[in-house]
Amino acid sequence: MIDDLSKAILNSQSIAILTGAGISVNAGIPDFRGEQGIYTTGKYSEHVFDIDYFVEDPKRFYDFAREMYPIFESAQPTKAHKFIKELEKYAEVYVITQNIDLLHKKAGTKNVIYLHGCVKDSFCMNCGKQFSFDEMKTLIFKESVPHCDKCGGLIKPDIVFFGEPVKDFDKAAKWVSDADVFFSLGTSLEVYPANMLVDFAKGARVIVNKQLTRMDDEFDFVFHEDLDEFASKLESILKGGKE
Ligand code: CNA
Repeated sequence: MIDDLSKAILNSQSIAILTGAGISVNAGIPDFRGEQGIYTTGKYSEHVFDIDYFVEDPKRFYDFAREMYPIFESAQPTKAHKFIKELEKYAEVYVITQNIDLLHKKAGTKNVIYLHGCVKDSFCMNCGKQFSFDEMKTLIFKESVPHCDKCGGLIKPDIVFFGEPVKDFDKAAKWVSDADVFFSLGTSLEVYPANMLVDFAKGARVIVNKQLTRMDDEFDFVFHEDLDEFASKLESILKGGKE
């Protein structure tokens, strides 16, 4: 199966890739629903990314942020992130990520849509003043809930909370429908509307995820395995090596 996939990639001009939290787990960033996920272990409430829950009591989100920001800062791209960058040698590569971390950026991937925003910037919900990742990293350890130094408004990271519209969905859907090969990598495909992107794929559909997803039947190639191991195998086949 992986040989046929390799041929499809070598014959493709454009590859669209939807990534989810699973691609960053080997970098030390926990996912939501995986074996050690934030929801699975129950360490934080499932509402930690709900906009109403945030506005009601932002400290609960910032407790989570105090644990995660140092990890976001030190985490390095995984084999799978680097492989996606390598794929640019074979075709135009378009990545649509649900992740809020900076790992596709650190890997140097050219075309990325952050469907759910990312932690790079934050802004004051009152006056709109922007705060960089470095400023926030300091602020969240100075104040239990960071407020704007200009107007006193509540600061919110530029990430899409549940209950808010996602970013650039139409552009993402076009990238997917124009692609010869569509990958879904390290996502449970439980989150709407990101999971709707699968329906736009007209080319070969490939899913790689450790656990089963309820959309597996919609894919031509299904791999239930670790993404870094999968990336190493596919990379060596693409380079003409043996599995
Ligand atoms: P999810 O629902 O937690 O699913 C992740 C999937 O990845 C699970 O089905 C796992 O089985 C699978 N998985 C975990 N590790 C690996 C691995 N090494 N190889 C292959 N598969 C693996 O997360 P989704 O991305 O589907 O859900 C979307 C949410 C998660 C978005 O709103 C994100 O913002 C949010 N999220 C992002 C991050 C991040 O930025 N890294 C971390 C945690 C949550």
